[in-house]
Amino acid sequence: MRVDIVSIFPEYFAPLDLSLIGKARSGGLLDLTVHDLRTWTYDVHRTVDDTPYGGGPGMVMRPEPWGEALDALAAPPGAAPGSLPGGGTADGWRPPRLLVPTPTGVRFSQALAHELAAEQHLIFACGRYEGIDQRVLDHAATRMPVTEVSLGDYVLFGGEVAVLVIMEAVTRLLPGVLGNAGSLDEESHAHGLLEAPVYTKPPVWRGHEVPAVLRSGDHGRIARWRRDESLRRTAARRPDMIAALPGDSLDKRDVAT
Ligand code: 6GU
Repeated sequence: MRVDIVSIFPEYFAPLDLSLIGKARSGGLLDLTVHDLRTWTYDVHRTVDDTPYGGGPGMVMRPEPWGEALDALAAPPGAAPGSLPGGGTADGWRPPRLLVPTPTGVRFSQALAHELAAEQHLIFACGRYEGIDQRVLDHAATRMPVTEVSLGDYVLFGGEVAVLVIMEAVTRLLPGVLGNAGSLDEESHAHGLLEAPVYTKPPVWRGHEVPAVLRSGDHGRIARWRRDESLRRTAARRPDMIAALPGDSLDKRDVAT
């Protein structure tokens, strides 16, 4: 997968060299480049923002540097911009998907992470201040799919940290990144429920015992225990997730729990 990130703070992305994302990059599974938006400014002050039309507090990111950045990063390998409906070209090239982190976006989720992990090319446009001039997104949408995405109902200074979060969620879904693909199937949010608690050695620690069933070797009872704990936890912490379960997903034993 190819990923381009555009920001006025490229230093924010140093953690993408570390750990499993770093390994995915050095192993060739993830071709990720961070770009400084000011590369596409031409005045001595390398200006990227200006005052908002209509008045109000703060500054808005001007469209010109963003337009040039997206022209450069979303261009098909040949040169000439796409002409087929949907922005593709006759040789099978598909336009990238543009993601714009903003508190006004659609909510990020594990489902969206799976969708993004199936894309060939993502571009992240990190806004700062009060946001990016809307015409940048409207124009980009005539050439490529554009998704404004939010992490949740709170406000960050800018999109950079949101991109770190999204890239971590997406990279771990790329084929070959996780050694044990089974861990993807069992984890929280994989089946609309939170995962049960986990334990390791020693069997007793500071007077707290590992639940006996987990040491019983009875795989049927262990699976049932995990399912019950999963339901209890989800009902207590995330009643919205219980309400969203498909009607046929609870069995008789579940309902009794
Ligand atoms: Cl994606 N960006 C910003 N600036 N604030 C946020 C957010 C994103 N998600 C929640 N708050």
